Amino acid sequence: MKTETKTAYTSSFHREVTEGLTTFPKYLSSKYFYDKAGDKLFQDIMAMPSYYLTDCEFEILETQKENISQSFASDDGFDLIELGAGDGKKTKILLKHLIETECDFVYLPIDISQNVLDGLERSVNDEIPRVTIKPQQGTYFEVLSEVASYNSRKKVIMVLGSNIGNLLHPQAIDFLRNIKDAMSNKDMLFMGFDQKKNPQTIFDAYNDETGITAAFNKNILHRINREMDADFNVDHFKHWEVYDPETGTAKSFLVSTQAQTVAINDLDLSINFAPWESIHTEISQKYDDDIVSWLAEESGLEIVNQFTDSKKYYKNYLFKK
Ligand code: AVI
Repeated sequence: MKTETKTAYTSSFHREVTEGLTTFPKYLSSKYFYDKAGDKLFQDIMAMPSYYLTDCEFEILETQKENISQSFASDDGFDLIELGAGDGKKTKILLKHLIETECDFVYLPIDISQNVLDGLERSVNDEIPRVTIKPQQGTYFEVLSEVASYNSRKKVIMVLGSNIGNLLHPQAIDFLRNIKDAMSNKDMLFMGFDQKKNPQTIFDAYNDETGITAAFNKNILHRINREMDADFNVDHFKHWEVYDPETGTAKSFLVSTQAQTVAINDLDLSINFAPWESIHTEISQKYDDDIVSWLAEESGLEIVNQFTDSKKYYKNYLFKK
């Protein structure tokens, strides 16, 4: 019985940790960075000047809210559906503008975490009380297809923060195809894509001297310790970042600084690390118009407009089906 309960995976996190740490080269998925501590560290990252993505998208929304909102508008109003809204700081720029210009819309943020949605609802109600907000708890595509099934009004689906960059191209195409499948011909997708730029700028965004990104990366080991009764000594791992300007891929690793063995008791696993062996933890893909056009074509979408910041570091593209 003991073995059965220990080896029966209690979650996809348990299964993926087993798979990723018992193969070569080792890997873990960045989707598991985001527990309570990881969410807080990501907020800290977004406030770092070197993490330019946030400021650039902020600038785009602030300076081009007029044009952006005009492309969302429709005679019988629209639903603004946001996938992964977080604290909604950037979204509120658009929400304020839509309210000020008397646009008819309902805001539907989708998130897996009820906690995140509750916080967002409170702050939107406090700051922009005229917004009709209907938080939707669940996975993106379950909620998207549900919303699509009961509402025929125009949908504007919004994904900010270059979140797509954490997916490999085939996964990104799947993600976009799933969105496309939930769209009707009048719907639009508004999505952020961080652009290729000076490699040093990109490298600095993921390798800050204050160590916040390192702590964010290492949080996945703390999480395994906390949730799977493991004994990773995180001081024996080094955050390592590389950026390949040819592919536009920034990659994060945790590198074992010595030979060590880690016990993950809930998985009945003992993991050996050779000195300087790596765990690949995250990709943060950077794009250009050609790559985004190719992704769009592969997923059955068409780019209808794009918005960029003054440094051309970042772009928000508007797609239709
Ligand atoms: C959420 N995602 C788009 C961030 C990024 O830029 O890849 C996560 C992150 N990783 C390190 N810093 C920020």
